[in-house]
Amino acid sequence: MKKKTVHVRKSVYDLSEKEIANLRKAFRRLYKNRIYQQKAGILIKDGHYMRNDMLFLPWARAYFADFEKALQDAVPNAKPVITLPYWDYTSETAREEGIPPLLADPYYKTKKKGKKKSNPFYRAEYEIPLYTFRNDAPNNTLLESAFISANKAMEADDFVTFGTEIYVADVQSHMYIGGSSANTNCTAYDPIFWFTHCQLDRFWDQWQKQPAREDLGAASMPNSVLNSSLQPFSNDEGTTLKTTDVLNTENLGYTYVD
Ligand SMILES: [Cu+2]
Repeated sequence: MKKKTVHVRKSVYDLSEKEIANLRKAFRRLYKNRIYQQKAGILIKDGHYMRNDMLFLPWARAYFADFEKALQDAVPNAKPVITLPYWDYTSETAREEGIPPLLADPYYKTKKKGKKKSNPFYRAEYEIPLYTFRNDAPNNTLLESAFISANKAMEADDFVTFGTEIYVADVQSHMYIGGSSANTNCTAYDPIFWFTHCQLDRFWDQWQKQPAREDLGAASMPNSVLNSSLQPFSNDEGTTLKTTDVLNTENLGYTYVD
């Protein structure tokens, strides 16, 4: 495989004004050309791996890299290059303040003219004319539970235990967001999906980089997971990705710095 340029995925709390503007532009363009709906639909069509079998982490990693590529293609001249940001819903800020305004507010004001614009990260159209929606009053104790589940997962010695535990944190985040996010038929359409699942991928990456795992956790993965293909995702040469191709995020062109 050709070596990829590696870009850093950042926290939603650390994005610059310019990065936010480009990300908003990218989402808007994907909504308009319906690529967004097509990408979100992949989870419903091909995401059968997501039913808590051990392929859900590698499959999702390929899935989010594919979506990140769509964001990059939507605004090809963005500087820095667009990457998918993560929302760490187990962080102290998240547990205290809930969903950040960047993702939660229906509107935002433009910097220059102070014009009110609708926030592309607040909701998305999943079927004309239906929009995604969330819990009006999310229950913060669910984020506390997710925090506990994620910490427990980090202590796992093997991939299967880690995957089983981290899946619980993921479900808790869906229940917290509620509405469309808690419904398997449209969960990927709520724009927040991409930010919380980027975090899920980051949890895995952090677990993989623990000192005890020189091989990124491969030794503790069942062969059926390691050798499985991750349809419908392929590399730049058009070959279907396998789990072994996505163990190192740098092969997919991104990394997390912490
Ligand atoms: Cu999920």
